[in-house]
Amino acid sequence: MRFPGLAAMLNRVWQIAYIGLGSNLHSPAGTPPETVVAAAESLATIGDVVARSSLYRTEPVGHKDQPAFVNAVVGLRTDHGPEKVLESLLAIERTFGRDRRTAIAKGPRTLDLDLLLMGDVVCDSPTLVVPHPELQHRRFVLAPLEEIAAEAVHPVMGRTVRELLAELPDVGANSRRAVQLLGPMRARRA
Ligand code: PH2
Ligand code: MG
Ligand code: MG
Repeated sequence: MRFPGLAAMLNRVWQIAYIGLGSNLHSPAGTPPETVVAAAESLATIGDVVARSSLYRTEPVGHKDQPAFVNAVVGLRTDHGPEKVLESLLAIERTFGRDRRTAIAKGPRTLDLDLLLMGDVVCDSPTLVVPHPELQHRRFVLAPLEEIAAEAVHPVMGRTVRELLAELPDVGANSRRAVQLLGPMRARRA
């Protein structure tokens, strides 16, 4: 590499990473809504929280036989790459009692943090796929994401979040009635 300094500079790109939050079990932080609010605050340890959606109560997608979820999306301004962001998300999940060793795929969880979208980043490795592969199929992701990033463009599909939400069929766990606005993400009292 002839210009290592320049390469390092170019790697320091500030982007907004959109993080999906989900909970349907009590965590050390409390109920699912309390867990999601506390997790949004924890995200401030890895970047600047520049946007927070409302909280939603959502019917489970996948396994039907589990409690309703609370979902939200946060915009996080960071200069970390996607792998580093993922590593930080997994560490935060663990502090909220998530144990991946005993979990059922798409089953109940204290806290799930998913890297949904990060500017133009396209990543398809065994450990991380960005944009999130299910993003365009899930109202529980698109509804909160549209609140804070309606004009963000999916770099592979070439569609905005607003378009993806408008095109989503209004059926089953993706129906409008399955994704209910709960209210704002109020900060916890000290
Ligand atoms: N997460 C899943 C599987 N199903 N359903 C809802 N409503 N919300 C989620 O966050 C969710 C889900 C796997 O990550
Ligand atoms: Mg998930
Ligand atoms: Mg996840």
